[in-house]
Parts: sequence; structure tokens; C-alpha cells
Amino acid sequence: MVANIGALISKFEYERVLDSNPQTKVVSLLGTIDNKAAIVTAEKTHFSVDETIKKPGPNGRRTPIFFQCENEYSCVNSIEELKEIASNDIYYWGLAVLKQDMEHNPTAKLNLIWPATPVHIRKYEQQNLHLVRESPELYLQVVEPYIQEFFDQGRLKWVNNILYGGAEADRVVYKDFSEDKKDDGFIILPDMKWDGVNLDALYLVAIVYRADIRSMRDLRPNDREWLIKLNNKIRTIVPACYNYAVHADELRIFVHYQPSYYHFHIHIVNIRHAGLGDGVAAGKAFLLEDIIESLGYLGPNGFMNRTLTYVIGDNHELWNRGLKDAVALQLEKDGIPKLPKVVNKFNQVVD
Ligand code: G7M
Repeated sequence: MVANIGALISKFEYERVLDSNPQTKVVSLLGTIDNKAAIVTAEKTHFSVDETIKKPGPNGRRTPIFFQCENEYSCVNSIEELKEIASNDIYYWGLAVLKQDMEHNPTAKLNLIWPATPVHIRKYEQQNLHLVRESPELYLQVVEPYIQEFFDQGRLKWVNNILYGGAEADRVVYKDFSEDKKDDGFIILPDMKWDGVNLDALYLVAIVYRADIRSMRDLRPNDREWLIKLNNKIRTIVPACYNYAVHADELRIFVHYQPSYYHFHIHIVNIRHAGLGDGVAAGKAFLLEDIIESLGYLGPNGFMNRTLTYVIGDNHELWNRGLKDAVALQLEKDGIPKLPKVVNKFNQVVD
């Protein structure tokens, strides 16, 4: 039987803070549950407004956005206590306690990983970030062997549970699958990161049934038509599933490189949502449209021909398996000193 999150969290024994981000209002804690490592991530939820209503305009487009502030949890209605900090001229600021409610106004979204592996712990821990220029040679030398080990360790269990085991079945937004056309099949469902409530933060993931694409590195020109169809289907299906509260051109559709999981999947995010952490940032997110475009001229080996530039944390296994040395070498080759030269008042370079 699968344990539930409440029962597990009640046994959580705190050890230390892995990361705390005041901008995204996310904290990740490391601890143990039944003597096995556990990571609890808590994210303060966004404010509640009744609903985002898009009224049809003269050209049939449903803009602009109207918010309702009628229920007891929306806008300022939920203020239970308010204490002024200060005021100056026309400016006032203070602290508030808001009415909380599980359905309308939950305080936070909690994620639990248990048992957490050392890879999870390193991933969630605050770390320095680096920009890597991954040439096809560097990929073959460092990254591909790592991906191979990834498969050996069975880290795709959650993906296979969704595709074949009925996991999260009640949350699936769309499933396109038939035995005879397995290679065209895919599932769209809410990403673990989304609370499923606030459409402004809509975050879905599409997982394909094809198992031969481990990352965008494996994409070739003959996958182009497949990706175009997939992109069009996503842009047709998702708005319809959410009653057109979000439109086809309001979806940011992208792929991560490096991904955390080497089975091809696509991120589908409301364009208004800046994403948590660096998930939507340049150096991590590659727009599906740009990938499709590139496949038109990359040559028969597709992305295997391209140097990919991306951001990686120094806790990532790949950093210490060769990317760190490669970056040092690249900087040297480019004539860029890693540390600035310190010059004293006599204009002499000092160590
Ligand atoms: O960085 P990468 O492209 O590999 O991102 C994987 C995405 O899958 C992330 O946005 C995760 O939040 C999401 N994800 C990871 N797990 C383990 C799950 C899961 O079990 N269920 C769902 N729905 N999404 C997940």
C-alpha cells in the first residue's frame, strides 16, 4: 500500500535547510522519515482571486482579463488581521494574516521525496551554477555514459508508472495511445510542481510513449514532423481542456537540457508564469518551436551535430565527471582568465 503524504510528514525529523529562496518563496528541508532521507519542499501559494475570466472581444479573442473579488477568500476579503508597519505621505505598508482554506486558499504546496537518494539531495541543495558549452564530442565522452548509467539505475520508474501503471491516472488531462501507433502516443498531465488550482501558474508535462529519445540530443530531422504534430496537438488540446482560460499562443512549450529524467518529455507552462527557480530560464529551457526550426537545417545527425550551451549546478554529477574540467579548458582556450588578475598600486599583477 502507498503511504499518504500526511502520515509521512508527521514522522519527518528535521536535519537541515537545503535551500531557501525568498523570491520564489520556496524552502527545501532535509530530514528523515523512518531513518531514511526525506526532502520536504514547501512553496507559499499564490493569492486567490475568484476566477480569471476572459471576455470575448470584438474580434472573438477573449481579452482582456477580468478578475472577480467576490468570495471571502479573494483579494482583500480574506484579511483577518492587519497591522501597519509605517506610512509616509500617500504610501502605507503593513503585515496581514489571511484567512486560509484548503479548497480556496491553501497556505502552501508541499512536495515530499521519500526515500530521497543522494542525487535528489544534491539537486535540491543550494549550489553554484556554471555555463557549459557542450560540444558533440563532450557529449559522447561525458554525458552519454552518464545517461547509460541513469537507465541502469531505473530512475524512470515514475515515468513508466504514468505511461503503463496507471499512476496519477485521475489527473491525466489527455492521453493519446493505441498499440498500433504507440510511437505517436503521449500523455499530458499536471506537473508535480503545479498546485492544479491557479491557472496563471498552469504547469503541465507531456510524456511521450517513444522510448528512443532520451533528450533533445537524440532528435533527428525525421523527428521534425512528429514534433510539429505534437506541438499542434498540445496547443489545440490544452486550451480546450481549460475552457480557453489560456490560449494556444499563451503556452510556453519547451524542453529542458540537461533534463532531470532521460525520457523525452515536454514542459507546457502558462506564459504568464515565470516558473520556479531557473526552469524557464535561458540556458535550461529550449523552446519546442526553436527545436523544430533547428531540425530543418542541422543535417542528418540533428542535435548530435550541435554544441549546446546550458547552465549546470556544481552538485550535478556531470559537473564532476568531466564538465568542470572541460569548462576550465574552454576558458583557457578562449583566453578568458577564470579569476580576475589583481593589480597592485605599482601596476604589478599579484597572485
Ligand atoms: O528537468 P526535467 O525536464 O527532467 O523536468 C522533469 C519534470 O517532471 C519536472 O518539471 C518535475 O516537476 C516533473 N516531475 C517529476 N516527477 C518525479 C514527477 C511525478 O512523479 N509526477 C509528475 N506529474 N511530474 C513529475
